[in-house]
Amino acid sequence: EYKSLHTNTGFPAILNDRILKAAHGEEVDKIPIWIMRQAGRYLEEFRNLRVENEFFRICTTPRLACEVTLLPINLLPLDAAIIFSDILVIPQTMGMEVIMEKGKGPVFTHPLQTPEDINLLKIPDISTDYEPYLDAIFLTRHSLLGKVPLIGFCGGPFTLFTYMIEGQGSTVFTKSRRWIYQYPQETHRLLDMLTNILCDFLLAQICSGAQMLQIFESHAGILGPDEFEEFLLSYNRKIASFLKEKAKINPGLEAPLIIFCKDAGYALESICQTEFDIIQIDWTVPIPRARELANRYGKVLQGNLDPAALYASGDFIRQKATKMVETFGKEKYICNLGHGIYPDTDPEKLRVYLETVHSL
Ligand code: 1CP
Repeated sequence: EYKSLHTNTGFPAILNDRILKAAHGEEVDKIPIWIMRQAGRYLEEFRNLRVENEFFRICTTPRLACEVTLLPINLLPLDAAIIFSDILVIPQTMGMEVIMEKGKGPVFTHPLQTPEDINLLKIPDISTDYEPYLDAIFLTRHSLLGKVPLIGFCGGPFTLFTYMIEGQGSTVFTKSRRWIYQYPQETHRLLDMLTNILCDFLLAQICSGAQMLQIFESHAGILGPDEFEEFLLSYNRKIASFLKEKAKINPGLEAPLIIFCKDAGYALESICQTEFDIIQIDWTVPIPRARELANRYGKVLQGNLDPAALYASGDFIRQKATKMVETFGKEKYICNLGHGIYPDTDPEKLRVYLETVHSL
């Protein structure tokens, strides 16, 4: 049984809880909105901080991770904070080296080449290997002073698997797709390992102060429906069941769960047939169909403006956002983009989007 570093008690009272209300399907005064990658490079304040600080050093220094998490909260009318970290900290704690290359993104120095390489991975120890990430959550939850809820996150097992095999981002993911067909058993073994780690990591995030959780399956779009079920959704189901089971035993550990399977609109109905509370969709998914399925299975929706739409004029953003919100409906809805905000977005355009949604 996991002994938590922190005990999920003694935090400041919450002042703005509209995102938690929407997550529970309750009525809200305004539509809650937060933005994936809201603490990132589109903010000058973040870029300045990055000059002096290596990316993963920010993630492992609670004081810095907290400062970066709070940046957008102090600048823009957001209804939630998301802890500053990265999905690739998990493979790092399993012994894989990841370097942030300027202009390229994260790169693994030694990606897994054959199934034998799985034997070189270590099973991390939650209370020591994850201490900085959990302390960052604990410190940030306190430092938020109850302004808005704090969201924790992780990469989904399948998406982490693809990075560990490819060594970096890709458009075709031929190495990962080859693995699932050439080495199905070993692929399952690795996905199983990752799933167990993520269950413990997410539970520890709740204990440390995370009030909602999002799983990023950013590479869900490379699978067909059968493989999606076998190599992706079944593992995420396990994570959701694990967390819901823990919350049943200890109601203090209840936290709404968000799943984002990017480019997997093809599997939306099966995603709705899980224990996740909130389904994040990208901009390729027709909203009316998403709403119909969400209602059928009692889910809340999150999304989905194309982040590129923030390059348009303020007037266009207002029109587009208004139409989008009217199509989603104002209940059982959390507003966001359809993917992370792009680094060269003008923060004032984001402000237009946020203010429009709050005014509706
Ligand atoms: O140089 C820099 O400053 C790096 C830019 C950056 C940032 C700001 C990276 C590198 N990661 C992050 C932070 C981050 N990553 C957050 C922080 C909280 C917030 O949203 O504000 C989160 C939630 C992530 C999640 C993440 N990392 C995802 C899932 C979301 C998505 O975009 O699909 C993925 C795929 C990553 C990997 C990653 N980390 C960074 C980059 C550039 C990438 C993508 C690499 C690739 O596939 O090519």
